[in-house]
Amino acid sequence: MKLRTTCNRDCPDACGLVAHVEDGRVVRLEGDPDHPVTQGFLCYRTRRFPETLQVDPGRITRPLARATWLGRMRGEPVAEADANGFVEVSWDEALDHVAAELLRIRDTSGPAAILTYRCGGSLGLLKHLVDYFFEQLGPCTIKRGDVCSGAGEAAQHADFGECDSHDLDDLRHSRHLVLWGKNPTVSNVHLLPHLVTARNRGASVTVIDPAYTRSASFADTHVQPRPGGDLALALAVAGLILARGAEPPDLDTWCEGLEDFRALVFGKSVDAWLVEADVSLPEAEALAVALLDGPTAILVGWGMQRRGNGAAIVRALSALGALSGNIGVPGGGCSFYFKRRGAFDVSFVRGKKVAPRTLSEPLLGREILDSDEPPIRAVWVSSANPVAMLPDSRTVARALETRELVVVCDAFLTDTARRAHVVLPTTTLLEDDDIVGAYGHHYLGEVRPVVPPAGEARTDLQILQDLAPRVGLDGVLDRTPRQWKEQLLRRVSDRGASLADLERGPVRNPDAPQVLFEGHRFPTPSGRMRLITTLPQPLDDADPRFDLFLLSNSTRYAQGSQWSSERRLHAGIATVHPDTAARVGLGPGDPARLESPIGSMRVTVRTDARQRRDVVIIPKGGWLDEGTCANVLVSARLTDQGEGAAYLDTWVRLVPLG
Ligand SMILES: Nc1nc2c(c(=O)[nH]1)N[C@H]1C(S)=C(S)[C@@H](COP(=O)(O)OP(=O)(O)OC[C@H]3O[C@@H](n4cnc5c(=O)[nH]c(N)nc54)[C@H](O)[C@@H]3O)O[C@H]1N2
Ligand SMILES: Nc1nc2c(c(=O)[nH]1)N[C@H]1C(S)=C(S)[C@@H](COP(=O)(O)OP(=O)(O)OC[C@H]3O[C@@H](n4cnc5c(=O)[nH]c(N)nc54)[C@H](O)[C@@H]3O)O[C@H]1N2
Ligand code: SF4
Ligand SMILES: [Mo]
Repeated sequence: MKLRTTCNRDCPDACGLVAHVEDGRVVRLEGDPDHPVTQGFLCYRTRRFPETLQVDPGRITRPLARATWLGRMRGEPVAEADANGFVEVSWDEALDHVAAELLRIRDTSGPAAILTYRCGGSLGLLKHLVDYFFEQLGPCTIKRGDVCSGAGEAAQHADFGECDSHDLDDLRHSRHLVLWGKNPTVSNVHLLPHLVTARNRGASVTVIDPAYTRSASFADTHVQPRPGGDLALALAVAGLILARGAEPPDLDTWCEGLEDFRALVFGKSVDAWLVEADVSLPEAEALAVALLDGPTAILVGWGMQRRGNGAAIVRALSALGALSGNIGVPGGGCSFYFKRRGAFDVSFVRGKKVAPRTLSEPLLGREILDSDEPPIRAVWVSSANPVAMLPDSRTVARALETRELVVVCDAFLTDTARRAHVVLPTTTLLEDDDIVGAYGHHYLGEVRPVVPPAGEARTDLQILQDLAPRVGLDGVLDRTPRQWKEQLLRRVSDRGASLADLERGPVRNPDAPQVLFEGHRFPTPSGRMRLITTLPQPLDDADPRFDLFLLSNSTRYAQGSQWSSERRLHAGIATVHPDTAARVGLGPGDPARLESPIGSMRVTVRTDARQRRDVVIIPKGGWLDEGTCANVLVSARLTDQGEGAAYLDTWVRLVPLG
């Protein structure tokens, strides 16, 4: 039997999936050939997902409770526990105890003592109901900021007044494509057919990335700046364009801040900017030529903006787009993020407007530990693995280990789940019932269960529907998934994007533009685009003992912290230039240690002569408890705007073991 659904993973592509189901099991998963973006193929990690599920011993299918905690709840010791200290309990017992504890904590310390933390484990829109539920219970404490795209979104709002992208199909008008800090062969594979089509038409592709990636091997040109040097590179190229007087003659009429931007650019010579960027003049000139020979689309990656000057970099790229005449024209644009929630009405969640307190996501561990009046006593985690994925993993772990109540909803026993008092088993992408938009294109899709939930797993919505009457919230979530989907779609349902339409297949968001800012009209207060005019203070912590930039990047073998089982060993592999390894007496396959000012981790050395000599590359999502978690090395620090996490401003050294 073939059943269709949509992938709900934290990925720009939101693919249409075709599941081949036999005896209630998915035996094969394919890309939907009829989905205009998916085009019949899938990424490695999701194609292998059904197999991963079968071999992964970590799948949780019954509620788990920590034996010591359960003993306290029951008033009598609980004898047998598994190696992680858990015992299986019934849903009723798990939810009864959790409800009693949540109410006790709320009633003694107020709802601000309860934190809900949700990240991108599932991009399903119904997951907003978790936020809604805790708003009704409290409102409770929530996170602020965004470790994923906070800096870039803030940058685009600052420049353009909104953050959205040109349609993917608009790339057919581009003469050049610049993939700036973007590695679609790993993170956005359904962009690749568009790149191939563009190449076949004669368009050029430039990749700008300090790392040598498979995308770089595909490109006509690869520029390999110093990590974070993109800001200087963009200003150098701006200098070349302005020196030639090649900017649009009417630029001043639709841009604010041109004079100050000019002063910023000419504050240093092009050569001085290029020394900072570690890029040669001919490379910068070639980039200026490609931008001026437009239309040229600048496709801004998400990786690059997770650093102290991340927002400034993205702003400098928009300015470059404007200066080279590529803003507001077909085939151009400076596209960072597709507004994936744009079609949906999530106004029932009021978020920060009503929250009694917010904690900064990038600094979450420290903020929980320091919380006071009231301290955070309970944490509800869903669609997230903060211990592995947030900066400074050990502090996040300690923060959770010291709370009175930690409830983790997940399908796997992650580093975070292992620190919970109660783990509630959730559905995976094959069992979920939801609706998604994408951050890499403009199509919406319906997520439908193609198999029943394994064991006793439930969706987050079902879990909260069962919890509701136990905490005095009878009825607040009493609607079927279908009814919630209809509510979410109500703004667009009479324009070709009703649930019935989505049930027939993917539908383009009727509100999404093809080309942004045509006629140079911007939703800013003045109606003009705003150019960056000042630079952020650099994160000033150079320490000569740590001589390598740590790039903790996505890998094709994992989705965040969710690895394809057979590839999990890759989590501990560190890639460096052979000279970088040899300098400390190391070669390929050698065990070694990476040390940063805050931690160390064991790695296996892999060498690649195409990498810069000053970087080391490791996968972003390893396991803390298995010693492969990059975030033990990463300090918790903020990006210049948008409260993102500056993951990539991490300096390390490579040392032999022993
Ligand atoms: N060093 C470093 N760290 C990084 C990054 C980096 O570049 N470098 N990137 C950051 C980025 S971009 C992001 S977005 C974050 C991602 O961080 P997270 O979102 O925390 O990590 P994931 O592993 O993607 O997913 C978290 C969990 O969600 C669970 N999950 C999946 N579906 C559901 C569901 O329906 N319900 C519930 N309750 N759970 C579900 C999964 O099983 C998984 O364990 O990591 C960040 N961490
Ligand atoms: N296979 C796979 N795909 C994923 C994910 C995954 O975990 N695995 N995660 C998903 C998530 S959460 C997100 S947010 C998206 C985006 O996921 P990201 O991992 O943010 O992917 P990219 O946008 O491709 O950005 C990564 C690239 O930026 C480069 N980079 C780092 N620093 C700099 C710099 O200073 N300058 C420049 N020019 N480049 C730099 C890195 O070397 C890398 O090649 O992808 C999603 N897709
Ligand atoms: S993870 Fe991304 S590329 Fe892979 S199937 Fe899901 S949406 Fe498609
Ligand atoms: Mo992300």
